[in-house]
Amino acid sequence: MKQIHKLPNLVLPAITALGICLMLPLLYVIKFTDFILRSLFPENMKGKVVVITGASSGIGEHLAYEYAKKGAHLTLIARRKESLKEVAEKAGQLGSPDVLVIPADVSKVDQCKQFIDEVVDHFGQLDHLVCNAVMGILCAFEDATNVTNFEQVMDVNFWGSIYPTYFAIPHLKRSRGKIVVNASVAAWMINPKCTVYGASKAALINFYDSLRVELAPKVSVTIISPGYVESELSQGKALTKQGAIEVDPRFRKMMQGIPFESTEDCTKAVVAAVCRGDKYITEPWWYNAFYLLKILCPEVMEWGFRLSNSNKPRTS
Ligand SMILES: [C]C(=O)[N][C]1[C]([O])[C]([O])[C]([C][O])O[C]1O1[C]([C]OP(=O)([O-])OP([O])(=O)O[C][C]2O[C](N3[C]=NC4=C3N=[C]N=C4[N])[C](OP([O])([O])=O)[C]2[O])[C]([O])[C]([O])[C]1[N+]1=[C][C]=[C]C(C([N])=O)=[C]1
Ligand SMILES: *[C@@H]1O[C@H](CO)[C@@H](O)[C@H](O)[C@H]1NC(C)=O
Repeated sequence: MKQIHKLPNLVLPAITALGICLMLPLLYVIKFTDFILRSLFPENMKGKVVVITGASSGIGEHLAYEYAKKGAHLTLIARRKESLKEVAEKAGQLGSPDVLVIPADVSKVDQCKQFIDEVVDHFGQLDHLVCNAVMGILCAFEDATNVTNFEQVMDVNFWGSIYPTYFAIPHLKRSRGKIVVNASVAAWMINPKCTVYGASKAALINFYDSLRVELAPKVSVTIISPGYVESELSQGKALTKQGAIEVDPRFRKMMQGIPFESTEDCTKAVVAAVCRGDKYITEPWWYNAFYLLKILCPEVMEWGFRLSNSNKPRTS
């Protein structure tokens, strides 16, 4: 009987498998009904206040346009003030009644506290916080000249979402608002040359899945997982092995044949999902097929990536 502690290894998986088979049909009926109801009564964004980090380009920029079309007040955060101003002007033309531009670095905790305070001072409320600022990587882990180069990726992608979220929570609870976080399919995909990037995104998903439970039912959380979408990032803007941010044109060459979704299509789907109150959205949707592959036959995915990785040029 010394082996009794091993019994759960046999019993628990069997009970779980049986339970899943019994529950699945009912669960899907409930999920489907819930989806229809939420689609019929999406959140009306007129007069709501939305903060978007990383709004100076790519998905963040186009999210601003999409929210503007729905009549939301906007606050745009990124480091490049001039680009933010251009986005703000266009958002105003598209229908946003008031756009606030705050240049800030989301990896600095004081600046995050400051911009959330500024938003609430200016608008009196905060309804959606969209954490979208990002730093990519295109460098094999062992090639980095200094391992501390990777800290800035965690600082922007992970802490740069956590800090503004912390300061926004009291205001979001008051408005029964939403947190939208830009993760990535990289969170579960195998990511050669993007190891720390993928890890930062996996950390975000785990963090926000847990936070959703802590804040329910007052604040809801939507996790976005974009696949390849047109942006500066998908043009190859990334951290090099020397720790600088540069655009590597070879990235796009390497990706020849992969369909990149347009930023407009992606952000339209995202804002619709957020207003509906979805918990997750993967865009473009066909990436879910890879998720099945990862869960059911991870070896196949690994072989595929080993093949393609061995053909790739070394990145600088
Ligand atoms: C919905 C949403 O949002 N989405 C998104 C998309 O769009 C993208 O793409 C992605 C990427 O990754 O994401 C999501 O995403 C995000 C964003 O990105 P993008 O857009 O791509 O990128 P770009 O263009 O590059 O942009 C960026 C931004 O950010 C910012 N920043 C940086 N850093 C910083 C900032 N801010 C603040 N602070 C700091 N530090 C910039 O600006 P500046 O001016 O600052 O420089 C800009 O704006 C993210 O999250 C990512 O991750 C995602 N994704 C995913 C996947 C895929 C993808 C693609 N694209 O493909 C993406
Ligand atoms: C790596 O970078 C950090 C800070 O950027 C520096 O303090 C450290 O001395 C560097 N280490 C090596 C081995 O170059």
